[in-house]
Amino acid sequence: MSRIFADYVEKAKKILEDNWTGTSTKPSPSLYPHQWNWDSGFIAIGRSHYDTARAIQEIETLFEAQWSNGMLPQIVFNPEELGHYFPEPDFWQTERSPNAPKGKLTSGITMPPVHAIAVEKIYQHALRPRRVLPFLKEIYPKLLDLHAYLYGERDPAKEGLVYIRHPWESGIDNSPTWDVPLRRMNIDTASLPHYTRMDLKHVADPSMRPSDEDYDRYVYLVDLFRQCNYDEATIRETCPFLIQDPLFNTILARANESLVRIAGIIGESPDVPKSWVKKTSKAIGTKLWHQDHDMFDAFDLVTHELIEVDTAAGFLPLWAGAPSRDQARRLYDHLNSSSFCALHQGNCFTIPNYDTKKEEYDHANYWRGPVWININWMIAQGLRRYGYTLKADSIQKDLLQLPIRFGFYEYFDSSDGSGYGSDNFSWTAALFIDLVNEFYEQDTTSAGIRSGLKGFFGEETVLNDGDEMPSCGIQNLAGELMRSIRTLRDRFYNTERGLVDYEQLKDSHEYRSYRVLTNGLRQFNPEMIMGRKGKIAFWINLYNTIVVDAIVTLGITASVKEVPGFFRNVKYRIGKYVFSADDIEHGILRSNARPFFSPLRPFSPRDPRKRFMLFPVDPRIHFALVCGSRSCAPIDYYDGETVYDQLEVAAKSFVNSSEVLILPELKKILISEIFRWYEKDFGGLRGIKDFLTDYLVDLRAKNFIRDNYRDLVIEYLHYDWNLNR
Ligand code: 2M8
Repeated sequence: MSRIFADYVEKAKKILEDNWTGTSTKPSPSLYPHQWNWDSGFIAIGRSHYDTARAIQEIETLFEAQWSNGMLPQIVFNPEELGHYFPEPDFWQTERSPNAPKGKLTSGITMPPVHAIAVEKIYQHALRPRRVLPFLKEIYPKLLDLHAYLYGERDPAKEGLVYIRHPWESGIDNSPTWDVPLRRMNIDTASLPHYTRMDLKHVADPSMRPSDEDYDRYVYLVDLFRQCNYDEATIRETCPFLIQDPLFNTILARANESLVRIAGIIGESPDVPKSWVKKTSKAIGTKLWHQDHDMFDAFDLVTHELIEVDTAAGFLPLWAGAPSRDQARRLYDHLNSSSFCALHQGNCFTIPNYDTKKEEYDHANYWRGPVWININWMIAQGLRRYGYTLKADSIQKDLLQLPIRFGFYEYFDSSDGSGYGSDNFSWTAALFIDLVNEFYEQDTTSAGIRSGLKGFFGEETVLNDGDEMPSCGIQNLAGELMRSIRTLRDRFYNTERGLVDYEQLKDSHEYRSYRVLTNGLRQFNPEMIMGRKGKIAFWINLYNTIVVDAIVTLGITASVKEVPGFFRNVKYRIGKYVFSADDIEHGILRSNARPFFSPLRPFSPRDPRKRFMLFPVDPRIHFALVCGSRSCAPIDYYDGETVYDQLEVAAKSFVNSSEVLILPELKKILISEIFRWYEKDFGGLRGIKDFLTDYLVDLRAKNFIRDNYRDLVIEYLHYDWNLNR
């Protein structure tokens, strides 16, 4: 793990340790002194990577306070911490309900049900998963009860969509979406029960918290619930706030998927959660989709209409796989616009909780604009689910740099990253730990050993020794081959997402035609290709396609590391010579440079293939060469005419992705290992700094490198060798 990540993971663990009460974790040291429902889910996910026992205890403690009707309360109060928060048990008076648990102090509402997701992760991350089975068996019926409560009590029309009846149930308390139903509530403030807000005592600036008008309405609703003795049917008849929220329902749908898998692990029938998955995903995709906004909106059950306010919550259904492909595409375009921070947009952290272009957007006020780690953590996974890897990566980049640069705050300013609300915030710490583990630690082999061994074992495979020869004349071969590669790109590569559909490609006629053309390479002389640009494009395309061809031919399923010496051993015969992927990369495109960790150059002094070397080396090729892994460049086709422009775009995309993290406060930059391996091609360390300065979009990042040119500390990010499938 990069040292800086290791340091910050330790800091994050320390925050969770300090917020641990002995049985669960407080969301933050002082602002939220009790146990919160969905916070505990996120916290357990973070802990699951290093402390299975406490992750389990976190969830168990919460479920000890589950109501007898299945409801899991929003807050479980710590009797020793009473007096610092509002509203507390004396205000909730949940003892009025026969369902409230005896001997536990809780609030009388619920929150988004992330818990099944956390439980599944606890099992997945445990060093000895079998030991977690008793916990899984014990918690599964409780999770099922919770979901059954939601479908039973909160979905009266049996649509598959559950309603929330208080903004606190959404978790996004003062989201602009709730303005519409809250302002409609005409309440008589004089007859409200007396109360004193405690939250304002813990924050630097009251304007970063919900307004007093909002609090009056929050209190009005709590008062209504207790007057109804928390009886759902009675509440439903009178409550002015009944909303089918995309965030809550997405989490429910996604948690159902986890329930299905947990059922499979413990040998229970998955039928019930399976039916819930389908029903809720479908209902989100239809009822909550706003055709004209390209966004999911909340549905108001009082007015029977969608609330046309677009917040980040509207992108969340991606996480549950609810949108159709077309909806996902439109959602993506909306998400990736300047309203919510587009890819490579300078001076902007993704993704703000509310459309930055709206008048009511507020950069510092709680859920009315700032960036929240948990929301983005979910959206990034949703984007990955639909293959929008670049965008997911850029969100991930921000999720990592915000805490490192500005502290483990509750929420962050989208434009300058300032941390707001509570410091040492538990879910920020927990999800940071999760991200580092999920994305930078998947590969346990050390990069050094891997590269060192890369070429020295394994068998040579010449991929173009087939009998069938192409019908085009040899003078047209290069053109035909490039056309064929372009067709493969159009049909099977997703350039925006950086992925290849190996399954479809494998059996396609386009791929068969390509293979026949490669047989023709045996009679081809690469010197026939005219001009430097044409040559660069030809060799990049050939490199990228030999990698895809070899992955398919050798039946690689997870990583090119499955085949020892992959890049050195997969080869094409071209004219009189044989070229491996390494020969093309290091011999031709890098002008016979030594691969990192190899003592040898690809071509010996008398190697006749040296005549094909392309000098000088264009370092931008490293962002165009696709090595079949997730960390390398997104695959594309390069055209002899436009190759320089394309290389510009490739370099810019890479430098502004999560492969380059600029941390001004620490005077550090974290960059992809590609820069370390090919330092020479960039002109050494100075060259790398100049390259970054040239291509970074964010002015502050650019200036930071310029201003700290000499003492800048560079660290390298772990390289992900998993297949770009
Ligand atoms: C915030 O909500 C509580 C009420 O539940 C509050 O403002 O007092 C929200 O950010 C919510 O999502 C979160 O679970 C809670 C504790 O972190 O704080």
